[in-house]
Amino acid sequence: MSSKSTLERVLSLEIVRVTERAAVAAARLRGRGAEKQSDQAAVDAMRRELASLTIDGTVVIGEGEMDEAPMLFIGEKVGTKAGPKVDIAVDPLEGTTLCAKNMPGAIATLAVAEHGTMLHAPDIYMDKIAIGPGYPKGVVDLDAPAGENVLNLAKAKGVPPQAITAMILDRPRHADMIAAVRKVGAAVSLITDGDVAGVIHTADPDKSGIDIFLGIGGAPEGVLAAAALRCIGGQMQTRLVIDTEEKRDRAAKMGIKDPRRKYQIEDLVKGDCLFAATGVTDGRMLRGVRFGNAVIETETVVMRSATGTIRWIRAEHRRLEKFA
Ligand code: VTB
Repeated sequence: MSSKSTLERVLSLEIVRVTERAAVAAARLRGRGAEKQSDQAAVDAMRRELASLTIDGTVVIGEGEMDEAPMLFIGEKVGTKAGPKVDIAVDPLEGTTLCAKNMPGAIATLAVAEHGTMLHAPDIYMDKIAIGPGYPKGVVDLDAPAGENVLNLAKAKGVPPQAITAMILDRPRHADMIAAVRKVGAAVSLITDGDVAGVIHTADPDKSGIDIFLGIGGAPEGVLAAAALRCIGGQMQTRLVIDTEEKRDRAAKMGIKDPRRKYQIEDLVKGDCLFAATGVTDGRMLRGVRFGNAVIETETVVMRSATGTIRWIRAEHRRLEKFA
């Protein structure tokens, strides 16, 4: 059996359970102002579920580097070791602040790729640009000014720049970029956190209202988002923000030789991959966890690059002890 079909047979739906459990664990602590606890709850739940997956997995994007000894550290082996050799990227609670404040957009997320095909990115910043499918290659470029990218995108879409919306993290570091996008007439949709979903929004502008994602967020989130975009189609370019010797050393330890390298989407996730995300709080992309009397409801999206299939899975869980 080829590794592709192995990935599909073993995993495409199995990974949904993993993000569901993490989301439910985090959601129990929504709105408690407890960032660390909700993150830890999601990590514990995800780690428990990963242990029973029929994979020989290695965490390449995780909760931290090995010497910090967190759970799901980079390099940690997960799964039963009986199945295919895979790379795993996890963000058990993407948007800890969103969860702590019960604001829209917190998700539990995971990506799986054929072994050796995912970028080992340190937990530093990454400059990103992403658009959805259907555009000629190279219509936007990480190294072009933001205004120019928006104008080129509008032209390719056949609309005036006023009809374009860029999603950008609301941070002081993006002040010039936000001004540049507005200057050419486009709208900016600001988010406080959650740029994995931010990039994914670009894949379906009719539904999300977002045409392009721009700006600097976390590198781990960049790799996860790239896995999703590989499944849906779309373009993404990134560059690690390596501005100190310490970061250069950390990156080098993870095998990054050229700190200025511009990564195309395939450089972030090369092989066949799967991506799953479950809503923790309600968001544009996914509904958050609902706790009923005897039922817990979750909503998950799961995608696979080899086929481009995207499944939306709304689950009603009745055996609640599994979340204990
Ligand atoms: C972004 C955001 C994430 O980290 O990647 C951000 O999308 C980057 O870090 O949800 P700063 O907060 O320092 O800008 C998160 O907020 C996750 O922590």
